Amino acid sequence: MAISSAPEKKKVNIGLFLLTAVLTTLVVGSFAMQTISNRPDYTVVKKKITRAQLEEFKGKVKHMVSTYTVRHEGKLAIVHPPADSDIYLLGRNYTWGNYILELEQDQPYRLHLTSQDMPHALVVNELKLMNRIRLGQVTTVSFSPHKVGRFNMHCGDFCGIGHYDMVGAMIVTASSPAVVDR
Ligand SMILES: [Cu+2]
Repeated sequence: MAISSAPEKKKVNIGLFLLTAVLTTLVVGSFAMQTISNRPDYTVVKKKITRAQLEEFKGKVKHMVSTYTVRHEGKLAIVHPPADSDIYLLGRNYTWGNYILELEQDQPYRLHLTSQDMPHALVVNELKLMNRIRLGQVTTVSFSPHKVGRFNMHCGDFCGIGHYDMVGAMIVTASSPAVVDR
């Protein structure tokens, strides 16, 4: 009896070890998220919002998408809002919405972020966007995308089973395409 229970105990210990390792990774990871700063020229303002204001936020997303859709990529609308405008992203399990923001390089934007359900975080590594997103709070990032390209938007806060599929995209174009036309 004593002999057969020994390996079982070992198994439990390995399980505990793995659990500890996973939890440590999560804790250290979220700590790192908090301490990684944006580019120094990005400013971040956080504001509490009510349920009603969340509904208003959804309306602003809808309005932005219907006003500034310039083309489609399959079912995704490519939304190209004017430079120096307010742009919106609503994070929810497990999507950033059915559109891709197309921005212009070195132009200023006010990016408003909020959540519909639980904590998420917007991470666009190439643009140094790393911002926590909370239910009941709007995070506004004033920034100018400095790099041209197409970048993945990841969720930086583990939000459940679909967390790793919560991937969107952001496109940054050269700021004066008209010059290329000539
Ligand atoms: Cu998420």
